[in-house]
Amino acid sequence: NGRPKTVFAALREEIASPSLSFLMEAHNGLSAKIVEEAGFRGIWASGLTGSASLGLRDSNEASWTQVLDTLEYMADATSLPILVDGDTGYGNFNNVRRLVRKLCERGIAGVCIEDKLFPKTNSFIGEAQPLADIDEFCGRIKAGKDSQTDDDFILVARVEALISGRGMEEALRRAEAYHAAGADAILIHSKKSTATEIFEFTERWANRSPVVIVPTMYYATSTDLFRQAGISTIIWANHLLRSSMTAMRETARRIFEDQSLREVEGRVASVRDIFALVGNAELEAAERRYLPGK
Ligand code: SPV
Ligand code: MG
Repeated sequence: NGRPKTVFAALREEIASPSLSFLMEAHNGLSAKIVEEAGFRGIWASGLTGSASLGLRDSNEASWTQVLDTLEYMADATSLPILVDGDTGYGNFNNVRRLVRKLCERGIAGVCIEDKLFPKTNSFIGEAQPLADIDEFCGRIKAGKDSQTDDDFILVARVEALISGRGMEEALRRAEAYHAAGADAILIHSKKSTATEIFEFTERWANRSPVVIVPTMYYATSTDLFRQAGISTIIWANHLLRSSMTAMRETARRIFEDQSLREVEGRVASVRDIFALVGNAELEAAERRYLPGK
């Protein structure tokens, strides 16, 4: 119909297409722009890094409307589709309904919800985190899907059974139930240092629905093996925040020790680079058009 593809259709294409896709983490407008500049086709709005960038823990310390406010800056800053880490959905089915409606209003293309309980904690903390009841979580999935106001909105259901030590059978049982409840994709999460349990899952799941993975802990596995396993989407979940921490520490230490900027200038992005990234050229053009005497 000649209209530009919506962000919803764009994310659906990434997740549903048989070829391997990649989502890169961002946590604010600036990092969203950097993801787009690098050439990625979609953004993961991580709960961990969004929280950390506010100085908070990944334990639902930021309210869901504060998350929504950050997402609005990210959506404004980029044309890429955003899959937001919706944690547990911030409550029960009713909280998921309102969350999904608001995400659709703000042009956020999809949400991932995990089968744990509010307030959640990060998957890499502790052992045997309590999981949600399967039927109750299926209610959250159905409520989310029934509340989307764009047909292409994506709901990813995240299975935490392997993370919480409940085993492969439980993971498969849950994936099956969430698929039947209407999830558009299954995120199977693992905290092992190798991808063995991921590959066992994908083999037995046999692509009944698209599979999303987060290889933060099994980072050394070759991407070709994920491709061969038929995985739909890889999330690089936290690496812009982590790299910025390294860079900021180095710069802060240097300036603190030197009491001078001499060593640092030239190693950090220039002020002009900031202007370029946030689009000052567009504002100058607009001033020539709208401001008298420009
Ligand atoms: C996140 O990025 O917030 C995630 C992925 O949910 S993980 O930190 O692995 O739980
Ligand atoms: Mg998270």
